[in-house]
Amino acid sequence: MDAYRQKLHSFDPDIDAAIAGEEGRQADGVEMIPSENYTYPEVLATLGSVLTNKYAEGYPGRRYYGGQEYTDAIENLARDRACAIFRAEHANVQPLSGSPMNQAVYFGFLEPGDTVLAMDLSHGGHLTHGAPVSHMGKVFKFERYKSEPSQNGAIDFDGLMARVKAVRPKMVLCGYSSYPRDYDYAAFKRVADEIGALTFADISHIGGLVAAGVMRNPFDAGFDVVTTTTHKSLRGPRGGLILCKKAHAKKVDPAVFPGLQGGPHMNNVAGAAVTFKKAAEPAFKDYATAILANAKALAAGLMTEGAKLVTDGTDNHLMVVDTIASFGIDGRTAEQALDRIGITTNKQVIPDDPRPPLRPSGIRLGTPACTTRGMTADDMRRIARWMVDTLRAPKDDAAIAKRHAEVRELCRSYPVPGIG
Ligand code: DSN
Repeated sequence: MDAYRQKLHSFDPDIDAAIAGEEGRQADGVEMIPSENYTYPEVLATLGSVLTNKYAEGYPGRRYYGGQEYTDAIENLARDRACAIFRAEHANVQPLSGSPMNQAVYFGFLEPGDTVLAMDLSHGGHLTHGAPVSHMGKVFKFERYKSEPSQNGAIDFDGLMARVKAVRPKMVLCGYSSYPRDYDYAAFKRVADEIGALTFADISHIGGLVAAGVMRNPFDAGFDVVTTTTHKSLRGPRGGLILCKKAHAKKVDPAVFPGLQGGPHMNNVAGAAVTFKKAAEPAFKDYATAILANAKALAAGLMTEGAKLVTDGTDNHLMVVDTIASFGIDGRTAEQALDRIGITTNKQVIPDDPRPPLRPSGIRLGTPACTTRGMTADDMRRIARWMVDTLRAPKDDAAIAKRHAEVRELCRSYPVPGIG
């Protein structure tokens, strides 16, 4: 136990015990929530550093408090490294997480009441893409497009063009949290250009895969603004990143500070800088390639065992299993059954789901976290079998206990970075 942890253990054994419990849960189970990952030990070092003590409102060279020689250096490194790995002209590394990141983009570029065309939430869009329950959904007017699940999730760009001409959005948004395919950003750009709309891609889930060059980069198609969280496939600390053309910096930066936030969390910004340095290394491309290979293996394994996947496969790190169609059980029941064998997933709506979000028709799975541990395509095939057997007989206690033991044994071969 390191010195900081020893102090916590002595002073607050309740919190220390809860952290120890979470360490055990993370080490002994297979993490399949596609937005989760295990960050680097080097990032954990920045998060627990004295940078958490420092206020740094403003931007490097233009702060509202003194004592910024080190925070300026850290933020400049983070910005330069982010621009390099994403081939962006400007980066804002201060958003505290994904929701404020996207809010800042809307407030930076739009007026209240302006129209945004975004993906339907049940087809893969995200809460921050204008869900009616979100503040953004109340301030701006969100119109929707859908995918074609029966055609491998394709987007009907002729239909999208007609929709753009009909609703004349100020912004066309593409991005997702449960869409298992890649986007044709050039086609989105052509549609948006037809009426001079801004192009915005939220690549939060696939940020690491784009940085590694194994999935398409929206900037190659000339997008105006791109956002990503830093803690998903990028493996960094919790945080948000806004990337844009140089000409848009004067809209983005004031929208983050002072428009929406106060002092940036400089310990997280330092962690993001370390993350971007890691993402520039050749080993990160191998990691990202392995995430995709594992997702393909998991999807193929599940389908071979008889599971129905939304869009019948995946081109990225995630997939959605239609548990009603496959096993006759809703997503909540499936999530709970898999929890019992030590495989963590999340319940998920499927396109045009007739069921409510807390009892939807499916579950969502992803491979970034287990790939970080070093799990392989062979492991994915075993996990697929365990999952399908469990979902076929979620009340078979003896079989569940046996599989839980098998999951724990598999996990022991793959330590979690930062634990132990
Ligand atoms: N919670 C994240 C996800 O799971 O997609 C994004 O908000």
